[in-house]
Amino acid sequence: MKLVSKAVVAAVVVWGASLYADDARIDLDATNDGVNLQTVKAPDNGSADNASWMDDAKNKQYIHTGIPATGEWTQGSFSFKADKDGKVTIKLMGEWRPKDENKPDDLEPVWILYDDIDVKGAELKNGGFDGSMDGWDSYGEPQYVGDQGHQKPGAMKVWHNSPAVQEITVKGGQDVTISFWYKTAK
Ligand SMILES: [Ca+2]
Repeated sequence: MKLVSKAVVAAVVVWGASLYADDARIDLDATNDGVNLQTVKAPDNGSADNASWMDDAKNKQYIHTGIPATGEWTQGSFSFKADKDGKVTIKLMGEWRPKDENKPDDLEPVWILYDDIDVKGAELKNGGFDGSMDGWDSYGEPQYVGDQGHQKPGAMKVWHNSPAVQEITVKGGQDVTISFWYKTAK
């Protein structure tokens, strides 16, 4: 498990726009390579938007999603397209809500469990979290859950400030579809 600096986690708190819903959230970050990302198909019943909190250039290089979650395993998917070859970081996340409206910095995690992540149009490693989270990096305190899963044991428990991330290589102009199973987690 690779740890990224606390500064990154703090920045994530500022970036996100939470509606305090039990939403799964998968973000796509291509700002390192300056690759512009366009949503081809948003998640069913959910949203996929560029990052309005970033500047005009980076806004187009980042997509955030929101997908309503329940306590039952559900499959979701969305598609995007890059304008040139490059690297895109997939971030498996959830949201948060304030513990107390008067203390907005005191966050309560909305934990989401993910399993069986599949990517069409690019290569992803260990999308089923089989036996470990090999292939995935993380920051904050995500949890590898060895005794739960969609079909086979092994899943990843994350929230907004504790995501699991993996970089994929995409081809410009090619549709990439990410499908995944998710549910709320305690
Ligand atoms: Ca699994």
